[in-house]
Amino acid sequence: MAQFEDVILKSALHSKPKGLTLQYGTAGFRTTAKHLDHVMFRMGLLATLRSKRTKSTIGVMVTASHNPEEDNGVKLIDPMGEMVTPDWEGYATQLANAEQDALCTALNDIIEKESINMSEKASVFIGRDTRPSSESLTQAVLDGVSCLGGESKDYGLVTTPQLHYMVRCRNTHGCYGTDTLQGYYQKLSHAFIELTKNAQNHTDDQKRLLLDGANGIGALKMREMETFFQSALQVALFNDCCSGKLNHLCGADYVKVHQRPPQGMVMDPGQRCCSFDGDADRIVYYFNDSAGCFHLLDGDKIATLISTYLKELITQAGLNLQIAVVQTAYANGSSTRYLEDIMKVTVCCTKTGVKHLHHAAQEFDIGVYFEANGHGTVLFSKQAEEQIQELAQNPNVSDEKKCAAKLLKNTVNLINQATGDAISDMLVIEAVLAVRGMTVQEWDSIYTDLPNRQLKVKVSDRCVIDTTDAERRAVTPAGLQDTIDTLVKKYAKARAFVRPSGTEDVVRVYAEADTQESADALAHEVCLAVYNLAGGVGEVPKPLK
Ligand code: NG1
Ligand code: ZN
Repeated sequence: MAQFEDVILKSALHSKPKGLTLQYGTAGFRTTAKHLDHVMFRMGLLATLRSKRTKSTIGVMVTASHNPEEDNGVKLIDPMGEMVTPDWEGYATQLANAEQDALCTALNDIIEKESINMSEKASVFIGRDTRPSSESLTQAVLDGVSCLGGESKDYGLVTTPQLHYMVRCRNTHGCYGTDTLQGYYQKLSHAFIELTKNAQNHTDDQKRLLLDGANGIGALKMREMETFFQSALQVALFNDCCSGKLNHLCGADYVKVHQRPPQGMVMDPGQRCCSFDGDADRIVYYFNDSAGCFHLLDGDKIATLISTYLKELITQAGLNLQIAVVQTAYANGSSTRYLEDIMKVTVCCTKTGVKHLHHAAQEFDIGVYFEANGHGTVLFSKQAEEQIQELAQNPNVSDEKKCAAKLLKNTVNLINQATGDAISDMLVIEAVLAVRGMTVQEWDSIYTDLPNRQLKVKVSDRCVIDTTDAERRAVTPAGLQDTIDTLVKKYAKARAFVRPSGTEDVVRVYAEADTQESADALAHEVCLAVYNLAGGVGEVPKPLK
């Protein structure tokens, strides 16, 4: 194993604690940062193999997104900026869990299974979030890449979607954009400025947006981007990463799950606000009304706003393109009903995790996908993009059609099609509101969310829960689904489901019903059922106050 000499030497510096096993989950590996050095080194190795196999640049992002600051994580990015395929997720798990003396055998297995030509060149892009542990963990990734002779480019501090974007730009040889931060800022800000030129009465008041940066990388990158906007947008930044702790009492996940504003933000009634998560791939909007009542506009409301806008433009442009919205079981029932019954848009439901949504969205001319937590984007098929381009340049069409086509063209340029991107999504939303002359209150009133509650239960082994039907029904343990069905029947307009989390060691419980009291009571009762039937540990779940 002469080719692994360097691996053997360096892996000793990134050794695996005996017996520790981890799983490549919903968004890569995620756990307490102190258990991750060997995983990072090995993901450097694996990314190099993936690069040799695909003859393309592969990305490695060091982040644990919305998890607490003490955690960290890593995920691989495939050539078009997508998540890696299930086969390679499997390899990642095998490689991460191989004991120290079995590492070279595990590497060899992958090389043989994938018939990898080891003399092929390899190129790996690396990025990291602002966690204190991210810098040294990045070094471990770089070590892994160099051991197998790969070339690496370290982007340093970037948002997760920025790294996805760089990978896609590199592998499309500049067709998608330039693989630099400057290139990213220029492409997005140019499209945004072009779009908002179409806004009537776009006053300074309407341009004002409060942004909670979750004390993370998104805040730093928004600061960098500010100068590119030429006053088309005025962002007031809170939780800006200067002093507060990452994701602590702030950020998109906190706001969505707790259904309350982040700490540290001063909100005037009616003021439009939004929150990024810790690596800036999720966004949610919100405002307080004049009675002090909090209104959340989550991923479902974002998908509705964007798909309605795109549908209108497509009709105006006279294009025959099919538009669909992809959701998960967490989508609010009201949003699904509105999209299907009122908007007459195709709606699909997939398992949790953007890789599933992304995949489903690729099946349509225009696929809008959002998780309720605010992670999502829009995908345009090659054919859809070509039709839009052609129409925008065609001198023989009516002004109305041309105008719609130009708006569509700039919207395509504003969207990060590699993955859900909080910065890009925010700009799309701001542009849509401006172009349509719509307030956040008008957007909110498109439909009314069914009251809902998300809770979690600790069990000794969350794998005892197996699900089907896009995670809406539990197959095991025996009796759990029947119990949930019986509980749901007690409440009006109710729905509930449970699934093991892919990023935390918990079982997630979701319930919605006609009133908040009913949603809370149902969620609590389902938690008790999980606790009793799926091996709950620790305190018995208490009812919400
Ligand atoms: P898990 O922990 O598997 O529920 C969470 C989110 C996912 C996705 C991933 C990756 C919820 C209910 N789940 O996954 O949607 O965003 O994190 O970040 O929001
Ligand atoms: Zn994230």
